[in-house]
Amino acid sequence: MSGIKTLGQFIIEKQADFSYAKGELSRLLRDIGIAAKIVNREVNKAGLVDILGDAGTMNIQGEGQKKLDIYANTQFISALTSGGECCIVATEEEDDFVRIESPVSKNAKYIVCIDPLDGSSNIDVNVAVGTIFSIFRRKSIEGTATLADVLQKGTEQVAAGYVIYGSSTMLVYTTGKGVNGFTLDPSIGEFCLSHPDMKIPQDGCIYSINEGNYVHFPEGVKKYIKYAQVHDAASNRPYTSRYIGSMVADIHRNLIKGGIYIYPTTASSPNGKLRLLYECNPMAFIVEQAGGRASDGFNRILEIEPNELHQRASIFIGSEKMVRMAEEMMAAEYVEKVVTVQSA
Ligand code: P6P
Repeated sequence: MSGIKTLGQFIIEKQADFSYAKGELSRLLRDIGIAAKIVNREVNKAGLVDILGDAGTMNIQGEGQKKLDIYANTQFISALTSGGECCIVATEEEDDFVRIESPVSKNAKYIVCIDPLDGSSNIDVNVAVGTIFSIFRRKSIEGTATLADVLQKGTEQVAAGYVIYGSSTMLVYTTGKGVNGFTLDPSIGEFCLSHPDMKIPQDGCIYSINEGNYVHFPEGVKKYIKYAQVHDAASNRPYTSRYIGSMVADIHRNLIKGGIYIYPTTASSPNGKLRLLYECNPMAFIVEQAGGRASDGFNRILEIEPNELHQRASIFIGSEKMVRMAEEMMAAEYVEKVVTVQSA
């Protein structure tokens, strides 16, 4: 084991960074890691057992749930329940938040918002999928935690992370002191530190967006796409378009290579498609901690005030220079609109 640092060892080593925690957050992160290994086992053999395909149910988003969606949701809630450090789980797969009732979690301090299996439409075609999680401390100090403890701004997160079930399985997380990546070594069943202190390149040449929605995009997004496609060797354009329909996989690639992922408003998603609490906030916290930028095109994702559990947001996230360029084009569109209205 010389030279190998497992997730558990790393968490304990860094525990001293949490001035207030007496091990609870460390144990919570351990619980999430355990559930991720169990989900990984099923994702990896999805084609061999009866766990592919639709579950025949819909989630509150109106999306058909896959069997693995429900399996992953169950595993994470079970691990968080037995771990005893979490009092509420807000998950994409449940209409309302789940209050964790167990003797050990009566005084639990933490709230977990989670997308148990993001990109699940890719499972049946063997494309990388992911888990995304966000951790808050409850704000209320007595009685049972409530929705107010869940609807906190992204700046209040104490930790956030994702698991990518791809060519290898990785867990990437931050507690606000940088980003570290761990690769699952199946031979020992442990996540091992493989990507210490991850930093996203300040600029990049990859843009990730579903261009099939082009006609419905805001003008600023259309301008950015055209900007990305112009031939200009000095600024390494045209950029490369890479979009696989799995946010975790697209953002993970861009985190390593540099790039921008955009999911703006569209005709079918007038408020954006991705959910603030368990997709945009955690990914924004991670990317900012890695030196990148995340906004809704105008405002910092982490400053958006949540009003409801499954609130959606537009998201522009990735290399700082690329996100700033896209924001400038969004702002220009906004100014043009204001001028047009004033001159009308
Ligand atoms: P579209 C998966 O459903 C997801 O939430 C993200 O992982 C992904 O980037 C996006 O939606 C894909 O959405 O509309 O392009 O198929």
